[in-house]
Amino acid sequence: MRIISKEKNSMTMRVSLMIFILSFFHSFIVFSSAQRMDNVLEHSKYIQAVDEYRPAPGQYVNDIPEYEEGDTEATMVQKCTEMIAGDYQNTHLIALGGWGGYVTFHFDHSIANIPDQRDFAVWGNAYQEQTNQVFGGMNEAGIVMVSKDVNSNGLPDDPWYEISGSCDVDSIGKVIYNYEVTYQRNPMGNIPWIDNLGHSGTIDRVNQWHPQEYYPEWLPDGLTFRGTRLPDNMLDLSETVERTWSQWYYVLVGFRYGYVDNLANWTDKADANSWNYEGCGIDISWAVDENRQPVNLDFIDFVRVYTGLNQKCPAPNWWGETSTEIQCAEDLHLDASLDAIRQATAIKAIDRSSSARLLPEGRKNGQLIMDNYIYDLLGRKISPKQKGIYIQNGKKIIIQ
Ligand SMILES: [Ca+2]
Ligand SMILES: [Ca+2]
Ligand SMILES: [Ca+2]
Repeated sequence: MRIISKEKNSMTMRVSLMIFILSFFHSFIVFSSAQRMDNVLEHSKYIQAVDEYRPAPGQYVNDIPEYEEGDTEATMVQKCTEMIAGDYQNTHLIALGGWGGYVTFHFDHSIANIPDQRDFAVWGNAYQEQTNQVFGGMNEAGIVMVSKDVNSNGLPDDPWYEISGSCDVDSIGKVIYNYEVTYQRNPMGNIPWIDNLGHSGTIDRVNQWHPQEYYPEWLPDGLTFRGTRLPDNMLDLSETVERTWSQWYYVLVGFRYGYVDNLANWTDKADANSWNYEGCGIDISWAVDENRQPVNLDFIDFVRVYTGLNQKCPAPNWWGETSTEIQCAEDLHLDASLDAIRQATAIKAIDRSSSARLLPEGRKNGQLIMDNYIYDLLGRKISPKQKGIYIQNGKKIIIQ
């Protein structure tokens, strides 16, 4: 048996293959981008790297991660990678500041949208409040967005889609879409903001806890963020709860699903393995377009999380602004994602063969998808035992 890379197509081969494609793969030709598996020996279900970090002002900004003299956007992004890439034991919280502040990250492979399953989760530091007065209790909900690397350049410069969480059905009329906030520098003072509804306010200093500057030092003045504002969820239960340790008792009521830093990471706080996939898992099928209409994404390559609440604690020097924090994220079905990529890659190779193009699978740093499996023309992984046309590394091969 000889395996020959087919460098040139005969016209006959092209025509017959084209007919084959049109006959049998009509429904699959919608694949619009290269599903991605970086050239690593073993794939990780956790974040590989951060692409963007643009927090809004806040009490943890310039602190986690720490801004140091001379830092740029690129070095702050690198610091975020060092904080949140990896598993739960080896990662640390980063803060997104007040409403709108965001982080964007990716994995070493595209995450597949597996039907009827949650596909990934982002872990924060929300917890169930102790007296169980409310559902949740420390909800600083971050809104999730997803994007597919449609132009295959490895950059998050493609269309973004928001994950429609439970507020869209539980709080109709209370969610503000197309919201916009602009923050102004005010060195070592409270940070003023204005929104596009004519309101204004401040991100207040809580000096005894956080003495550093609250406006992100490496970003320009006048930062403007756009997105969805979730309904305020802070309750003052100071008069209803026994308080031996504090004058105040505030809670941040949780939302049912579809956000980050919203519900506790574990269903049983005594069991570190009781991951709260139900409360924290995200289904890519929840993605919606700018008209809040569902979009049907087969894979995603980038995830963005931004702070979805614009509120602060009225007690001075207490909680300050509500700010999403995240620690790490994971693909909830790594093997299923990798299998789906292999299948899509094989099918796409057939799709593109008619124009004699090779698969542009590279994504980062010239890395190429290279799995050495051989697929038949139906995208099934096989060990060929007879003559025919097969797909390997995205190229047609002929076995004679
Ligand atoms: Ca899914
Ligand atoms: Ca891109
Ligand atoms: Ca938090």
